[in-house]
This record gives sequence, C-alpha cells and structure tokens, in this order.
Amino acid sequence: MGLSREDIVRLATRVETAQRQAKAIPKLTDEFPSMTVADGYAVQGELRTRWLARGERLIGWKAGLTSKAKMKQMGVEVPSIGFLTSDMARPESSVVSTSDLVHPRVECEVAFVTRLPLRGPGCTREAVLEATDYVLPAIEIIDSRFSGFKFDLPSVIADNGSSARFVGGGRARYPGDLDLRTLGAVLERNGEIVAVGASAAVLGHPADAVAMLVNILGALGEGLEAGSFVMSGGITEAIPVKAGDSVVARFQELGSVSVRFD
Ligand code: OOG
Ligand code: MG
Repeated sequence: MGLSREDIVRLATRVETAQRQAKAIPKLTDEFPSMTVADGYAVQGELRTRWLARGERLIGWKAGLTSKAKMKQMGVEVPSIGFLTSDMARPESSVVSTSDLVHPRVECEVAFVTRLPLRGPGCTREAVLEATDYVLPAIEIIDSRFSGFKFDLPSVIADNGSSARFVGGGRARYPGDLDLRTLGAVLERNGEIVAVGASAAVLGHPADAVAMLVNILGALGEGLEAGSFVMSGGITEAIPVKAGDSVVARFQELGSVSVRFD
C-alpha cells in the first residue's frame, strides 16, 4: 500500500525545502519505512509540477545508478530516473557555486539529444539510436539532499535522483559515427586523474540506459519528447568537490568538458 496524497505532498515540501536551504535531511524512509518506489516517483512528480509552475522549463531527463561503480558506491542496485530543468543547466567552463549545494559530487556521463519522440514500454537500444540527433559529453553535479549522501531507492527517487546541476560540452557527434559502447572517459579534479572508465559501464551500452529511462517513463504514463537532453548515468563513481576545485571530463571521440566551483 502506498503513501497518502497528503504524505506525498508533505515529503515533496520537505525535499524542496532541503534543496532551497542546502541543508541535509534524513532519508525519507526513516520516517516512512513503507514508502515504495512508486511513492518516490509520486514525490518526484509533485516536485516537477511545482518547479514547472514556477517557470522552470523541462530540458530532459537523467538515468541514475546505471553503472556497477555507482551502484556499489551508493548501495542501490536498481537504476532510477530524474527530470532536468533549465535552472539546473550551466554553460561549459562556467563556475558553479557550492554555497547553495549540500555536498556536491561530479560524474562523467554520455548525454543524448533526441530528434524524435520515444515512448515505452518496449523501447530498445536501436530505437534510442534511431531517435538520437547527437551525443555529447557531460558532467553531472549531483547533490543528495540526504545526510551523509546515504539513501535507498524510494528516497533517492523522491529527491529527483540527487539532480542539482549539469554541464554539456565537448564535441557533439552523430551516434552512427562512433562505437558508443567502448568510449573511454577520464575524470580529473585539479589536474589529477580521480576516476577512469568506459561507456560500456553504463548498462553495457549508454543507449540501453536511455531505453530503460524511456521504459520507466512509459510505466509512469509519460514519454520522452523530441529535443530532450538525456544523461545516461555516471560511468565511474561520483567524486566529491568543494569551492576552488576545477574538474575536467575527457572523453575518447567526444572531447572534454570542464567546470569550476566556487
Ligand atoms: C543518485 C544519482 C545517480 C548517476 O549518474 O548514477 C546518478 C546518486 O548517486 O546520488 O546521477
Ligand atoms: Mg548522474
């Protein structure tokens, strides 16, 4: 049995406040142990409704916990999705403020920009590649609103998959011109290599992660619009950052993308 509508609305307010004040809260299941994944998506849906109502635009979606490295780091074994809005986007090489974040971490990801709509169930890697306009490298800045960056699946979904900021950049490429499965990626912080991986880490192929995302959206009664920006999930574990840090993600074939923090 799921949570009541009142509880969903109350939890959305709790997550929204934690985000606005950049103050961590206990994971939601501490107080609501019976909370389900569906409840998590209901809270996330309530957040999305509120944020779009206050004028943010939906830019796209993100898949999370799609690599073994991320699942191991977070102790969660099932992927999740979250939404991305205009307020989360930052230009390449820009300076991202940490003062309005709790405990930010960075991830390197392959991002997709679609030219056709996609709808699940039954979305496949092939359908995703067919619907993709181009791919580009991205850095996602995640920031769990939960104390110690510790959560379970219903809680992290309610927190919109820890979404905070994202930066796309590098070199946009047509997916057909690349072997998207075998792209190497190196994440550097302050000139030092802190994580290395390859795109196959993301569910075997990053387009499979996008297909999974479309199928979750389908189960929620929604589709992915043409022109969406979709992040397929961190290839390596996420790396903590603080004011003064500078981060570069270097991708084989896709160039590099960078961001600084103050
Ligand atoms: C959840 C979000 C995970 C990814 O790329 O795997 C994510 C988290 O680890 O806080 O964005
Ligand atoms: Mg991510």
